[in-house]
Amino acid sequence: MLIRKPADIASSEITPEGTYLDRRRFLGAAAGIGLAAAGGGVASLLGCAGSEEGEARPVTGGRSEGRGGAEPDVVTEERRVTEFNNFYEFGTDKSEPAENAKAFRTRPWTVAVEGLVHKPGVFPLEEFVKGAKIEERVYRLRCVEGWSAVIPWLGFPLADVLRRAEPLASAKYVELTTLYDPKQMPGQRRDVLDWPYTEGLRLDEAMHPLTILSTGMYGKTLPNQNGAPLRLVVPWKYGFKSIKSVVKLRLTETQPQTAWNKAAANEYGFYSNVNPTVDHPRWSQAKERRLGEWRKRPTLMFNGYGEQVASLYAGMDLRRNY
Ligand SMILES: Nc1nc2c(c(=O)[nH]1)N[C@H]1C(S)=C(S)[C@@H](COP(=O)(O)O)O[C@H]1N2
Ligand SMILES: [Mo]
Repeated sequence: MLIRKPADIASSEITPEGTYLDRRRFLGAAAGIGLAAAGGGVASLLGCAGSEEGEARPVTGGRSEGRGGAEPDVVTEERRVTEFNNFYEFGTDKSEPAENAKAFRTRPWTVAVEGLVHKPGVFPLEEFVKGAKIEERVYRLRCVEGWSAVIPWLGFPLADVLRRAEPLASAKYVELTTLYDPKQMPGQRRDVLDWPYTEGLRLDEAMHPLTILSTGMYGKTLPNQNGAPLRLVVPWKYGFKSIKSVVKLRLTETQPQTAWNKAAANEYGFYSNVNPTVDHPRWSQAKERRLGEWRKRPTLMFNGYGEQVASLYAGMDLRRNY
């Protein structure tokens, strides 16, 4: 998947030294959490080294940008993505999560799988991710607020753990829940959202190969402010669907409630597919600004993943099902 083209190798030659050091740190960190294959290391798991900031990369599984989709995306500078966050549990200001999540304890951590499954359970994180094929996915992330980023995630398909749990035939949706711990999460001591943060996907969306649970980014363990230790990434939906610091998956027959839909139903629907033709009630969604850039670029339907996911919504009115 990450076979390097000559062009990419050339760009790696101008990589600042720090990036290589970071990469080595990741090899250690990933081994520590038990994500790396025994002996082989993460580099071999990935097939090569991870993507770097500033590197031109075709996004994984999606249409690349530019005319005719020929222009590859450029990986967003790492510090942009780790210093500017939406993680309301740690504050509503974009600079607050990086500061307030510094001491967040992500071990020990458990993930509960419950609801309409044959094999429910509460699993220590290490067990939950054991056997997962961690790979790098370079995805565009489009926040509903109009900014976007190109992020090299490390993760594995959500489908893998769902299949392992053996959903009952009656299961139609997956609800995901963030940790509730007001002692550690100062934002939860205020009434900004109905805590804990929850999100949901239709089961076919959750099983889609593009949908991943992420454990890392930029070749390293996931920073706390980006949703450590385990975070959903659904690249064709607005960023708020990509719920952070997940402690529970629950399979349901009826459509789960979601934190943002409860907060403002007319602004944030259940589907929240990136759609430049359906405006937010208070602003246009036609364009976006990459973190670190000034110019605006057009937002792509389904964030550029239409070829892979449009069929999930065949026959649906995407204006009503926003
Ligand atoms: N638990 C939780 N998950 C969350 C959020 C949040 O406030 N709490 N914010 C969401 C929003 S609005 C976006 S755009 C992305 C931002 O992810 P990033 O900070 O890693 O870029 O996380 C999403 N996941
Ligand atoms: Mo967002």
